Amino acid sequence: MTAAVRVPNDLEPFWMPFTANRQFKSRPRLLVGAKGMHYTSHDGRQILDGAAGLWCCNAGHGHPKIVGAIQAQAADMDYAPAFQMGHPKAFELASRLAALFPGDLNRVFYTNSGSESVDTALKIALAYQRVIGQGTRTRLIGRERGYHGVNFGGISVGGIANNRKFFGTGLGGVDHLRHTHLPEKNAFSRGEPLHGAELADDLERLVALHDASTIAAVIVEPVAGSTGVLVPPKGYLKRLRAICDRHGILLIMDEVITGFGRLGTAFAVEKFDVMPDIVTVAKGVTSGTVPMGAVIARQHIYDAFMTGPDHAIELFHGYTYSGHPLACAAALATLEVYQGEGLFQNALTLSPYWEDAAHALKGLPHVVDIRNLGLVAAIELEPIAGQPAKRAFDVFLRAYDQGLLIRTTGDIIALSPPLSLTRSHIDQIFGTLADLLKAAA
Ligand code: PXG
Repeated sequence: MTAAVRVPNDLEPFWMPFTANRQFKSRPRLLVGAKGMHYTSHDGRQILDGAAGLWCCNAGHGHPKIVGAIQAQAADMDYAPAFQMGHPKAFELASRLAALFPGDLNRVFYTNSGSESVDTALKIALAYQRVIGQGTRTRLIGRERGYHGVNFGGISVGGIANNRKFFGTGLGGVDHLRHTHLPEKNAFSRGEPLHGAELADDLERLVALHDASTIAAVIVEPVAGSTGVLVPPKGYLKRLRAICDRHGILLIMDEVITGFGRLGTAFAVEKFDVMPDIVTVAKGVTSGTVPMGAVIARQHIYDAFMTGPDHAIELFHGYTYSGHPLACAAALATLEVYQGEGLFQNALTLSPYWEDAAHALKGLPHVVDIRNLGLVAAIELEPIAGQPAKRAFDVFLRAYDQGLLIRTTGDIIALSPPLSLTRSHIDQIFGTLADLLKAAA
């Protein structure tokens, strides 16, 4: 029997992630090139990147310094074993990353994605409590509407029903804080909403329920991204930190999307002036060029593991590609570009203009809320009755036809452009969206 011959560009075999596969394959949207602020589509159009790929290409696309570093590293050394061996760039990068964080957030564990960073951080938190003699602290607390990637740890602490409901019960001993979305009080807030800091007290409820002696860590996104951009109420994160301190609970901040200048500071920890015990990053660390993530822990967490005989492995965790040479080379070059071109500062400088442009969409048909911080914005649309997510997906499709890439989640449009953008890109992004929203009325 001869197997059916497939043409090489058959779209069917690829099971696409987080994609409406049948819709896509009936009307493909293929990207074939990228430079600066733009993609090139397969039909030869320039597409303005309003999403930094998937919140990752913070330095824009095809930066010659980053491309050159990756090419040179591939030629010099493709791979070095990650366990019991090292290579210089992994150490150099760890030092540079540590220098971007305040205080003693200075120990770096490498992963290959945000999902792996989250699972690594949760494992470090559990193991830390054990090595300091607090082995009863096995519970992990996430938050409703949280997104922490797609691995089992991440979906267990995550709080988005569609990401959880198909996959069994997840980790045991997990509970969730209430989410922080209060549209009745905070709709159309500019930047941090005024109401809701007291929602952090929900952790006290969980402490009363489970007892602090059973809780290892709380994990939250400083700004919840995937769920549709929920900016924390003013004072919320500081209050959460104080409650964690009171009860010996570690605070993990998941900075996979807020990291590397997205909010106009290197990290959200600086923006909100809150010191977590552990931070997770990915995406922007290489500006999306090579998969990489990292977990940054405070020094006392690392030190707690450095006991026992010298030859003993202190933490039984790691990935074949932890600190991959190509990723390290890309990340070092990316950090140089961020610094050399002042991209975090550009994000900060442009954020008031960005905020004004986003909020100018208020009053357009079906717009029920607009949220923003740094170079992030969300435009929430009223769902079409009985067809959730359709209205925003239609805007996504039409925006792509008009030469603009956006992201949508449910009926929320999320925007997170490369940090190298200019005012005229901002005008184009919101101008296109305004036209589409008016046309769809
Ligand atoms: N934590 C957070 C806070 C994230 O936003 C992850 C972990 C997982 O990262 P990886 O690299 O495993 O995908 C994420 C990822 C979107 C969107 O448009 C968001 C993410 C990924 C893809 C799309 O909202 N966030």
